[in-house]
Amino acid sequence: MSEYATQGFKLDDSGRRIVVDPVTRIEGHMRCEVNVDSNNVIRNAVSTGTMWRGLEVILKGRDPRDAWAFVERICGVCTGCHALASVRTVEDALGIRIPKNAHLIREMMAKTLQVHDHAVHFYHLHALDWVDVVSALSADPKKTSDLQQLVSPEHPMSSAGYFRDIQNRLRKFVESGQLGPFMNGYWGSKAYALPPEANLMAVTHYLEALDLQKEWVKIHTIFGGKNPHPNYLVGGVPCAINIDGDLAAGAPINMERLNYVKSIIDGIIEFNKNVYLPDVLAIGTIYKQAGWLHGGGLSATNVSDYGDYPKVNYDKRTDQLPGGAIIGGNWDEILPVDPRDPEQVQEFVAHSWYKYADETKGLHPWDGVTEPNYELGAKTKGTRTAIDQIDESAKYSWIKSPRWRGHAMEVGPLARYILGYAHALKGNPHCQRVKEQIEYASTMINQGIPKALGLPETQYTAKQLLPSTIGRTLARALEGQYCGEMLADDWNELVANLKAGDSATANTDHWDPSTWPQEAKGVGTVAAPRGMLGHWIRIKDGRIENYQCVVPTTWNGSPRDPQGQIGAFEASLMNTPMVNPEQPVEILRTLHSFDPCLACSTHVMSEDGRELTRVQVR
Ligand code: NFE
Ligand code: MG
Repeated sequence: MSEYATQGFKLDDSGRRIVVDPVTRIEGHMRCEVNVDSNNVIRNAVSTGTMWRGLEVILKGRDPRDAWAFVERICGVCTGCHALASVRTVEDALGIRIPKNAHLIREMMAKTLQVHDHAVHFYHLHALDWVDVVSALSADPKKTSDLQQLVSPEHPMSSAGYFRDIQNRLRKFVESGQLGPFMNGYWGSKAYALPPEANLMAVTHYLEALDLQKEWVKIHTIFGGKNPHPNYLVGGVPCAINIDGDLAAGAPINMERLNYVKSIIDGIIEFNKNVYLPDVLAIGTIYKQAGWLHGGGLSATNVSDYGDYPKVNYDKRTDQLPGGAIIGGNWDEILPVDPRDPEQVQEFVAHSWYKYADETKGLHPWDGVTEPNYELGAKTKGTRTAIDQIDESAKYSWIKSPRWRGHAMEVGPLARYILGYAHALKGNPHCQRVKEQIEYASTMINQGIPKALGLPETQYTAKQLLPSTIGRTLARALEGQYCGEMLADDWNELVANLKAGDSATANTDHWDPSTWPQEAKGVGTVAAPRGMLGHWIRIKDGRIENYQCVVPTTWNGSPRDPQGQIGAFEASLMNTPMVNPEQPVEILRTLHSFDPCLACSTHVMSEDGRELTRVQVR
């Protein structure tokens, strides 16, 4: 038995050790090791961020107005969210307030990212942990059409002929031996529980989503010039609007462009309602009924978010996904989260490849230190560059360990939905939609879908349904749907404001550094697709003195802290039974449900830029 037995997780590092490296269909590089007991149940989990890159330190000495363009490059997946956090941080430090149009356009950019990121995650990074592509070949297209009409009566692409065509395309792939994007799956594993018809339906939607996602990001290209990495601006947004302008004559965004944005939003809402959510509900119901209730981990106890999507800018009370922290699974008490409080958000490095003067203590990001220290524990098997088995009693990851008031937290759509539900139950009018969505999903999983598929009805409460791998995947689908709806609200509000004669998109009062105080510090937070994101800045004499980012996957993917508390990835794997440890479908399924982004979480580099290791490629 290991020395770590905290948060109710009894870690046992005896038994067989299984290594998954690299974990694929994620952003960046990650390794995971687990110990399984003689029944192939996971009893110890170790997650390692294996990549190392640099952005925070590149910012030192630069113009704060340029920071967004650098930090946005932390990641191409959650594109724009680091730029948004950055401009918010700088504006907070300098006391800049943005105009209403800029607020609404930034909201639309952020929600477009959410709907894009969530749908791409589900279909292209996660679905194949639930869906057996090869089994889809044995589906009856007529029965697939019936199933489609049962779970989503309004989706027009549902004929038997349509599914037969897709199945034929898929068969050609398989017969040619070139599975393309479907290579290297654990096809045929007993860990898959869907009937062939559900597999064919989901694979079909994988292809539909691939087509649609490129349309959705056009909202970023219209308001931000491009995607990935759309443009941002300290003080507002970098686009001008003249609703009566003539595009052909070189005018900025006009009503025709805005109507085009609206047509994309309508398509997003329709896909989420008719395809994405029904698929997740059907898959979730079938797996629940097959007894797959695993993966809750920290979400059953500790969740947090800063809160975002204010109906009225700068008024946190109007956040449509309100923040807070829940500890110990007590949904009746929502604790306030303040990113400025040095007692609340702290990063530890006891098990991370960094050095602090005192590693028993954490540092608040305004005082954050990033000094690399790659060393392996005595029990490591293998070499410094080819590790066979990591020693988790020592340092074992490039990810730091952020903690909230000392607690390990799960962050992400599931955390936000648990918080939104808890807030709604307390009467918060700004997140009643969240409660309504959760109630609808519960009814569908308990009664609606079982009835349609001839399965027995169930009685899961929200509290039983949500803290699980399925709940994490469901919360992301619900958040995608909600963000699509909020996008439509923002669009209406923007057009109304423009029609009322307000066309301002930036506030340049404090653009000139001569108007800035000699020293300032600020913080900016965002509900990023994978969870709570914070940037912290210190400005001195018009330049960046210190800049720190604490990102969602740093929270979820964190290694143990000095108290031995495991992070959310690790906790989620505990006690999960595996059908066959040689085919780690269950590990991928639960890790993928977080949508890990190791690029975001290991965005730091050595302060002096010194070479850490040299890899020779022959
Ligand atoms: Ni690179 Fe990211 C998000 C941020 S990290 S994906 O969402 O911020 O988890
Ligand atoms: Mg950081």
